[in-house]
Amino acid sequence: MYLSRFLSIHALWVTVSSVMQPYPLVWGHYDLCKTQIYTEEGKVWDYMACQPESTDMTKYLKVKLDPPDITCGDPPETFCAMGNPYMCNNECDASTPELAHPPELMFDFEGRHPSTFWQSATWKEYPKPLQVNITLSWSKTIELTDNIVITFESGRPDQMILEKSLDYGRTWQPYQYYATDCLDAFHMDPKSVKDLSQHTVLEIICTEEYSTGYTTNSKIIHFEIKDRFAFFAGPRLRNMASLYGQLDTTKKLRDFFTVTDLRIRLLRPAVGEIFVDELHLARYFYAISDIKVRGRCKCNLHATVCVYDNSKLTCECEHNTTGPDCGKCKKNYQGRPWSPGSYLPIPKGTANTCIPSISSIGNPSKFNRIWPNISSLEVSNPKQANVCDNELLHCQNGGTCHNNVRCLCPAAYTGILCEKLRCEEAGSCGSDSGQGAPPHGSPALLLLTTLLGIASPLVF
Ligand SMILES: [Ca+2]
Repeated sequence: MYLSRFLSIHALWVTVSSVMQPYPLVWGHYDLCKTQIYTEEGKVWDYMACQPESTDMTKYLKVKLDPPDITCGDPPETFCAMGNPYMCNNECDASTPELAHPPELMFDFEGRHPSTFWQSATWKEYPKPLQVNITLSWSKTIELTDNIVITFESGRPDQMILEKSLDYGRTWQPYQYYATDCLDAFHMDPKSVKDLSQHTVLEIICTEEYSTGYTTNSKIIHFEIKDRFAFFAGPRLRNMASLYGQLDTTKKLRDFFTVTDLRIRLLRPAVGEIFVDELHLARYFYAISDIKVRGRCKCNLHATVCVYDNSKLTCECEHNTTGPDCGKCKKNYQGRPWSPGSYLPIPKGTANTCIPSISSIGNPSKFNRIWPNISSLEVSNPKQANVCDNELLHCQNGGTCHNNVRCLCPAAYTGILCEKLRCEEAGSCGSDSGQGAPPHGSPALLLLTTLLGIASPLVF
């Protein structure tokens, strides 16, 4: 039996590899949701886990400032140069484009000199705190794939909190605290991401690494996504398979990198000295020239395309799923509970397609009545063993699992797991196919009785 199973897999593999387009040679692209493969049994669809490419997410966000009138220049005001309280002839004027510093200048193309930046009003009302919330909203769940990088044009703030929301801004959780003195500002011991480990990777830390005031040349603040990935994928992220394996099995880890909104809470501007110089309050303000956020739409591994239409991001769902995140099964495809795709097994993952509901099959007279028709077996994913399992009933609609490597489908069905109506693939189901009567009896029962040679009153 084992030999014949090996030969059968081998024969299929030779057929597949000689005709079909090759699979990606490396793991982890997940850039195809399905592909047509040729087997000894003919052309079949092979489904796999898929996700959109990682991209610059700042093109798709809405930015909101709180207080809303905190941007400088209305009315026009002068401010002092960084680090030099006696050079106070710089001007911010919202009504003059060359002198205005609106929020969109945090997201424009950078790389020119001088850089363009958003700037707040100065700390005129000291000692009342100068605090600004900058909220970035996508109205869509996204998965972060690279460090968040904030570049300050002025000194980096003395105190700041980066926060995230997973529910479109209804609730917020801290992502990271930043301060020149963590103990003083937030009653937290200072830590660096490098102090964390696989076991403490979700810990929220306060770091003093990025808050050295405006006496240093560095103007950048990071939220270190890649260092956190590296706890699983190793240095230079060479072993992404290990990371994907962890993301697959640990929802908390997956959620950690998932957001709908980010909020930068600027709590105290760079002062650079122990005391605030009350005679030169025009020295103190916030200015940000660039914010980088890279990520991808969260589509639950059911889409490679995420479209931006009417200022809204939406996954173009495959695998019979629907919803902005492909988070549920399409109507008439609720034959089993919805499930996200899985990164495993590497390299193609598992699609976990939604399959037709029994009630959506329609009038069985439209279909071939011979159940099962062994000559029209569907061959499931020939590359992997264990694609189905009789105990777990992975084959659907009466299909049976053959040697754990393929589903034998009733004539009316097709697909790796017999999840699709054959007429649907051919486009010949007819108008009532979605709403008709269920078939005569359970397909599984029909198949079983036929296989056992038992005459069943339910068989036509
Ligand atoms: Ca800019």
